[in-house]
Amino acid sequence: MFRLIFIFNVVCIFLVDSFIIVNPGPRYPPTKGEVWPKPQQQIKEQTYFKLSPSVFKFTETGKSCEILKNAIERYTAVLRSTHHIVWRHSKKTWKNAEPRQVDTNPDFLGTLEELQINLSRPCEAYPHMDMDEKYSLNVSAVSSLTSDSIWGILRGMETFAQLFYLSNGYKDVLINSTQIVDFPRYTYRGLLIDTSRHYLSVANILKTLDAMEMNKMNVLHWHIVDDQSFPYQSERFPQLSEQGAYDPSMIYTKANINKIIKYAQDRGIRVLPEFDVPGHTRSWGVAYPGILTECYKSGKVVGLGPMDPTKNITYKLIGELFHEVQELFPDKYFHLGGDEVALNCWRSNPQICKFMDAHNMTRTSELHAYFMTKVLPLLDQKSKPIVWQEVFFNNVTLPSDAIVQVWKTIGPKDMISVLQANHKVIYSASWYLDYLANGGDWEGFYAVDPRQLIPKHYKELDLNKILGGEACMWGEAVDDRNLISRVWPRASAVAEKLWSAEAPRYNKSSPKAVSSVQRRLEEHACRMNRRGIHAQPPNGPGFCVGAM
Ligand code: CP6
Repeated sequence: MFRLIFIFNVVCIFLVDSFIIVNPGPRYPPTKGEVWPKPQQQIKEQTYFKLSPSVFKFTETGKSCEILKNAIERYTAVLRSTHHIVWRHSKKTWKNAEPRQVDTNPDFLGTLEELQINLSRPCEAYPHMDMDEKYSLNVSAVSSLTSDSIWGILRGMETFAQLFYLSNGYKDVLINSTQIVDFPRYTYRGLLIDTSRHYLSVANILKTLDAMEMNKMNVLHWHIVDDQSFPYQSERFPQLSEQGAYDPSMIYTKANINKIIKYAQDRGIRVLPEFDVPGHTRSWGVAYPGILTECYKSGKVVGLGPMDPTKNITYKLIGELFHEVQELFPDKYFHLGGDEVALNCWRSNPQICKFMDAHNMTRTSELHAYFMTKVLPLLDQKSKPIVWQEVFFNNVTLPSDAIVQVWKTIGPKDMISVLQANHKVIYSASWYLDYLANGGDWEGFYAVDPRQLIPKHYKELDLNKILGGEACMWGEAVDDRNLISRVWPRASAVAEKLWSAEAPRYNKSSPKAVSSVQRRLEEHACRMNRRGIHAQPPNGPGFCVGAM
């Protein structure tokens, strides 16, 4: 069968290459100065300005704070480096290129030397679930960016940087007269990284945050530990990483974590820690085997499974560790995991069976519920829980402000169950970045909008309880070498669905609407590369000038 498919493929490739006339040049010429994710409301005029990179400045006409000052420094550098791209490129090709006289063009309105930044309210210190990210941007003779919130200002500065494009043989950096009013469709726009299956360097996590900022994503879901390694360095339980990390060098110290949190905060991104319990905890048991369940086969112990829900020390360790983690991470949410518990290991263990009998439990899912019910109160006052969907479906009574993350079923089914129980939900089932398909597989991600998935006749459901979604980059097949190019620009597709206005369901084979999205993503991927994020090519053959 596989051989047949292979032969079929070879024949197809041969047919395509030999008999179909291929036009030269890319099928996806990049757009120029189109923003990703697409703003909610935008008017773009034909008139344009030229950037003078060395003169240009951001001026603060409203409130200010350190986050704003840092953003000004960052985006000033971005605009200056655009100039370097032009310079580098023109040095190579300028002597042959015919410069067009832009200033005789009637649409040319002069140089752009300033963007006024008008923040009307004092900065908030840390981004949060209900943060206001709305902004208005006006590029004209006097250009201004206005928002009530520092988070809106950050989003608007990114938009402003993306409006620039290279023109006239890469000689000029131009920006069209533009009016934008913009705000997110969903409040929660996440990316999951997994630092247990492979260690990711701090530098690479910071780069990921740069990329998230470029895509207006606002939650880094940090699945920090799992079965394979325990890189979190605990002060209270240093043995966990001393014995459970892959290598003494492959850990995250308190200083590392603070650096990541601060870097994210400066970009309006929350860092959500996940310590997955009671499953996915094998690495905890290198130092503390006593908190894990011994799995039996034919009357003999064959290995260690999920945490042992019958022992007090399990809860004592969890409580103290979680307390430390909550002191370190300022976010108001804490992800408890709760997914994929090997219930058959619990079932195999005689002491656990005895415990279940004593507590009138017949099914191991009840034991999962018992465990989660005991762990939830271990969270500090400040923290609200997020759990994977199994916790909800195993009938745990969750606090009303708990959030359930749906990952198992593509489509609305599981979300509907969670909404009917009046819980908030985050959707990630369609956005597993570890599923790879040929070519532009971002188009599959782009066909999904969580609220749109719910059939119209479910009138009683409050769709605002679908807070957003998350692209998940599980770490089995990614390390520092391929993380960035595997995630980007594929996660950009998710980022746009979560930010931009609702659109008719994306259909790969409707060529007209589609090609503009492809061309916009082509530009965006190139833009990420110019800013040092090595995104892979999104579509078919193409090119990117000025990639770093
Ligand atoms: N690790 C953890 C994983 C996965 C989950 N939890 C996972 C399961 C199925 C797929 C991809 C990832 N690797 N801790 C499930 C949420 Cl297809």
